[in-house]
Amino acid sequence: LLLDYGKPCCCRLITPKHELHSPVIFVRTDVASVTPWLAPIVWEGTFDSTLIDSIYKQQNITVATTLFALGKYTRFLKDFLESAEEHYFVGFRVHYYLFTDQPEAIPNVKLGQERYLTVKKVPSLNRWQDISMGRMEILKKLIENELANEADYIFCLDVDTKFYGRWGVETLGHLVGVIHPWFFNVPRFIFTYEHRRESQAYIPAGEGDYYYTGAAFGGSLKDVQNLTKTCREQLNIDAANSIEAIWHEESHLNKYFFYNKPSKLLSPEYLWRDISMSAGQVKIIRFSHVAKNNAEVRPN
Ligand code: UD2
Repeated sequence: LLLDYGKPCCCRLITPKHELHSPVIFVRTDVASVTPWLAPIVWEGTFDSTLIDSIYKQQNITVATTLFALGKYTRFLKDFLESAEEHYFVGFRVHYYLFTDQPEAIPNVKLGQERYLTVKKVPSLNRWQDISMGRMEILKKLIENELANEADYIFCLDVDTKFYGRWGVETLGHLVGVIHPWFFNVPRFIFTYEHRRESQAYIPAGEGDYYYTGAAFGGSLKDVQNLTKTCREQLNIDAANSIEAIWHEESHLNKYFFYNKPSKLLSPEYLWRDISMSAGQVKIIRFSHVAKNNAEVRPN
């Protein structure tokens, strides 16, 4: 690019009519902000929220967001929805799809403009692992049967959680995984992948890229449909062989992401585990699990 600042010149390639502005550079040197396959890893300080909002504003997008609240987990809904209305895709169209066995227990939370909630009744289940794993089948059907003309992107989130900071369009991509907060700065051998060959979630020792949480994932409808379809098939094969992967559908998700690399990763800012945990490079906690007594809230 040759720039002409007004001096006499025989070749005038570009004559800028306005002052030159250097683009602001968003760089973090204390964390990796790109994967070895060149997918961005989103951290605070790596994007311009005003600019990225203005780009997506022109696209009139809808973000479907799925939630499951069965049994005592309905108690988490009020905080989830109220905090989402404050921080999650603010200014964009969001349609929550809430699956529950007790529609009568859904709290009345006032939603903003262009924010919608659809409640769907599902049968109660006796094992929390079945509730957690069963999500893949329900998500697959939702995307296939209902969302085709209703949404552009989808995020599938745990409900025992709360937003504390912005979660916006910087998170959108074809296939999006979130790095598990316990495993973002540890060596691979610590990752709790499924290492038994008998399971469809098997990842050989010494392999794998990142350890992703099962509590949040998303992307385009097409990509998430493929993810949920594949994980559900693999879960069914495991069930037929009487084996359950170590971390249930989270293990299958990790296997899927190993062979189908996410196009964007979200740092643990987008899913923290315990608000009192030491944060290190995590400058802002945007979304976190809330503390819960597993023995008290789970059905078994
Ligand atoms: C981890 C994962 C979770 C899932 C699970 C599978 C993280 C941070 N979370 O969470 O996503 O992969 O392990 O082992 O990695 N639910 C109900 N009612 C119940 C039980 C569960 O609605 O009685 C739903 C609810 O939406 C909940 C989700 O299932 O958010 C996952 O269950 P969990 O949060 O109890 O599992 P947890 O904390 O071990």
